[in-house]
Amino acid sequence: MKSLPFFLVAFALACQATLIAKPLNVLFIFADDHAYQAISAYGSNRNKTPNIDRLAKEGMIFHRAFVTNSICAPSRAVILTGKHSHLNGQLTNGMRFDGEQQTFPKLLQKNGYQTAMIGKWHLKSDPTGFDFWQVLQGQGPYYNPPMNTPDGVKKITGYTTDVITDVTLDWLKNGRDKDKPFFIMSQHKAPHRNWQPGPKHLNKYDGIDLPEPETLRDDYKNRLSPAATQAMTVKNHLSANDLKLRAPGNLTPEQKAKWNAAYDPKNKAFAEANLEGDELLKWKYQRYVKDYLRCIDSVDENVGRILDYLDKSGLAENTVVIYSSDQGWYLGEHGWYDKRWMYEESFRTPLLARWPGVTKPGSKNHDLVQNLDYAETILDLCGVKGPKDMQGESIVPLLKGKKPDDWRKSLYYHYYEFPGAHSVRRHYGVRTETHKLIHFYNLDGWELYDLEKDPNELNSVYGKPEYAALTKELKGELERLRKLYKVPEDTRPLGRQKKPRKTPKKK
Ligand SMILES: [Ca+2]
Repeated sequence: MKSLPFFLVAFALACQATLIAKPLNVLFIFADDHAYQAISAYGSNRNKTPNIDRLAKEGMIFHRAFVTNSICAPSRAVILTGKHSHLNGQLTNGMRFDGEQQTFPKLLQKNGYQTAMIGKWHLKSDPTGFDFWQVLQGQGPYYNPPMNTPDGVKKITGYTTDVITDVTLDWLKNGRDKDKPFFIMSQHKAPHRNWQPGPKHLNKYDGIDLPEPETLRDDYKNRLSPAATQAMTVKNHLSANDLKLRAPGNLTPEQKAKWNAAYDPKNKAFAEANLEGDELLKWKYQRYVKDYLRCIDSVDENVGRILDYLDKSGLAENTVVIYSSDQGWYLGEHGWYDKRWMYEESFRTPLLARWPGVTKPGSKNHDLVQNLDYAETILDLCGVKGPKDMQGESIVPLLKGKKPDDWRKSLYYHYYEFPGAHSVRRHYGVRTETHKLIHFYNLDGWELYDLEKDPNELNSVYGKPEYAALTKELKGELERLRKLYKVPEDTRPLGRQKKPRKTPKKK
């Protein structure tokens, strides 16, 4: 057989090299408080998310993705820095993020990437490390959001979830330097409290009852006191502002008769007039979850808009798309809304990623990953080496279907915001694939859950003789993680820590 002329071989090799060397773009779509229970790819029995599901069908879904500190601003700081809260300084929501420190977008910029941050930032200080930024002010409203930019405030009309996508698409089409690879954070406010749906979805779920979670009527027995002393129950703590309708009580018989006469079975809003006890819980649950899911409908629709644009523009094949949330959320599980706990629904977070040509479509991953890993993962995707002081692991090998032999076998968690909103006690702990040990350290109390026998975490088995050996092992693992991650002994939020006494200067 005649061999190919040298120049043809050289040309083919050069083309291949160009293909391999073409840097990837990364599009990070992020929601605020998106429960994995509200994504159909995770098995939701309450809603459908066809566009987010596309990422699972065409990429990988992570069933054991967790956060390090289940609360908004701290999670964002962990993602940007690849460091636990005690090292990046953002222990609680009330603090101001130190934007002078190292973040992965800054490292991407140094390595030739164009970076953009659009939508919810929520870190008080201005974004750093981005060529383009346009962000909501604090939590931002659901409608007509004023947005901060380096050139001042822009006032925009529209539904915020749509607006964030509009700005993202506009930057992709017209704003960026098309000769450079890009990294974008497109971050939604939705479905954060108080769940104001977009105009298109106001009446979705009308006239139907959504399924209730098994643990909606949790009695908080067989655990320490914190699960019972929180202030985040659907029944007692959702306000008229959350529900956009007051649930009246104590009506006179005449008033009751009037309400009953006005009751329309299609519009259950009127039924609240006579509700109390479990009936009131049912009513509040439906009202709350429906608005929450209507907000998700807009998020999902907007994920679809982005994916469609990537397809049409030809960017899809060279762009990794990641979808995640700053933490998980309670959709009535344990009787709750909100987050904060190391219990599964808030400790876990959705994570889906599509990497065309590399990640096998329809892959399901069950390895322990954490938002701590996002910085090094995105750097790795972009061909940038993660600095040694970052504390996560790149999940690129997992996306390639090659789990390293020494992949982590446990996770560290730490929540600090007490006293604070919703009165969830400070705690830290360790989770393995099968068990979870939690230390409520201000109370010096422990809980232990056997996740295989008790996936809903209703019975702490801490102190039971048959778990003594395992408890000892987990306490050892917790100590190992605290040393590995350099967790200081005094873990109270800054400002409440003992300040070192200054020795008065001698005159
Ligand atoms: Ca959040």
